Amino acid sequence: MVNSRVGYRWITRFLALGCYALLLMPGFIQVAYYYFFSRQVRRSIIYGEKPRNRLDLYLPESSHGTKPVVAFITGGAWIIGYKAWGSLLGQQLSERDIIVACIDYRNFPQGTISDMVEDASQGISFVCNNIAEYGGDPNRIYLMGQSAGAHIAACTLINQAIKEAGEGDSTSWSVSQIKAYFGLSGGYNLFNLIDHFHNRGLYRSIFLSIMEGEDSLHQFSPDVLVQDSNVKPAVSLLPPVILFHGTADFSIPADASTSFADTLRRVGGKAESILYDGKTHTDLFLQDPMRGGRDEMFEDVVAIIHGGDEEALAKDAVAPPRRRLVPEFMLKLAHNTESPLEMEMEPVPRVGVVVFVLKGKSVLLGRRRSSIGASTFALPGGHLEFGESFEECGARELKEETGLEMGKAEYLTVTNNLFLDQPKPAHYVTIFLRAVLADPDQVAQNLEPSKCDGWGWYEWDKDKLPQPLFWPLHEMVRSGFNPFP
Ligand code: 8DG
Ligand code: MG
Repeated sequence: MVNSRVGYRWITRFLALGCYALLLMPGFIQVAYYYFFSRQVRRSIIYGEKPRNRLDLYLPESSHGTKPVVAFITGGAWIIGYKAWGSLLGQQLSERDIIVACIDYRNFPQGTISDMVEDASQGISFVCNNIAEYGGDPNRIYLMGQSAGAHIAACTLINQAIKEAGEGDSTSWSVSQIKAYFGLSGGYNLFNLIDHFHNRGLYRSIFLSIMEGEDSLHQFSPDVLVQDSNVKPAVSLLPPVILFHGTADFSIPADASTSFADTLRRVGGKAESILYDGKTHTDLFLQDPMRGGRDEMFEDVVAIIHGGDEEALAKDAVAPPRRRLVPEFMLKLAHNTESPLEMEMEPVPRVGVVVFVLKGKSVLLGRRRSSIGASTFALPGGHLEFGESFEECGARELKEETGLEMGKAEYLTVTNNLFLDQPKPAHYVTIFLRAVLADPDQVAQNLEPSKCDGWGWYEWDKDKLPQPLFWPLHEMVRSGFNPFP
């Protein structure tokens, strides 16, 4: 739906982006200067034949001893990822005697998720096989990704583990070479992210194109994939997984990390999530590093990499603090301006239209996968679009979700529902219709498997309805509501 409100929202977003970039400009200029002119940076080393198969290396000044290595995949919503986004991290880790390789990859629409994973894998392979020439220790390689990069890196790692656990195909690197995986503010379950992003302007259709369609969501959702029993042998090959996330991250809520860590532990992997109170998506990656000094996440990452290396830990203890790149008041303003990525849609009540489709004594229910009410049984339905009547909306949603043609429909009731305990609080005025099918023999299909586990007919009887019901529906049943005439 495109209307002037949406246009207005995008204009304010662009203005916010402008302000945000201006506030951090002093930092960007200094990092760009370092990136282009420092002798410690080797730019655009070719690691493969594809157009974006380049990586940047950030080398420590001291050439004493071999160094641990971080292979880093940058974020950028799968659309604007670029290796130079890792330059501040590269600079700051290399000051702590750690080599950083920022691996570029094809973005959408030049490539889709499997191209990104292929590129990342090839870049990691280059690091594993060539980093010794640059003073790196091939036995101390850490894989790290931020935001979309954390997703791509996690997919790459699991993909590689699956290959190794399978036919033992000849591969040019091995997950056993990766000492640990670090995910920064990442998302690992596309089924949850798809709705979240849709509401924030990365529309479902584009997201599905990037991820190669509904059928691929499973394969590219590490949190879901590792639960497959046939992936179990691969899970046992994975290195420790450490997931860092800010609790005030609205671009990708911190549950993404806690859930993935829980899942991995449940299926026998080694995983933990580390949360940073009040930090946003960009605080951890941009504002905090630009503030200089010591910050928790940076020190946590360095401490893990240097774990067991007494000499390195002793040096860290007396390392000069990171340089401040941007005055504090500008950082505070940037935090308050909220990066446009962080910006939530204005919280307004929305209108839902849902349908009691009646057949005999039964109604049609499906188990939801959407972020609101996940795993509970609910009626078909969705958001009222601009210009639609309730009946048109009900018929359209029913068709989109189940393929069923709606017959005669009538208005039943309306509810005013608050969903305040959600990662993104919501408020729905929900219109309930009742309808029969145009053709009673037509069979319901699950046309939006990312939003629903499947449809079934259930008798409208307190004891026979499936559990748990979506709570607005549960409340109706409790109050003795009956949708039948
Ligand atoms: P869209 O993004 O494709 O436009 O819509 P949707 O993704 O299908 O929306 P939805 O979440 O299925 O429905 C919109 C809201 O309606 C939902 O978030 C909360 C409210 N709602 C209730 N009860 C029910 C119910 O039983 N089923 C459905 N589908 N939604 C309900 O209050
Ligand atoms: Mg729906």
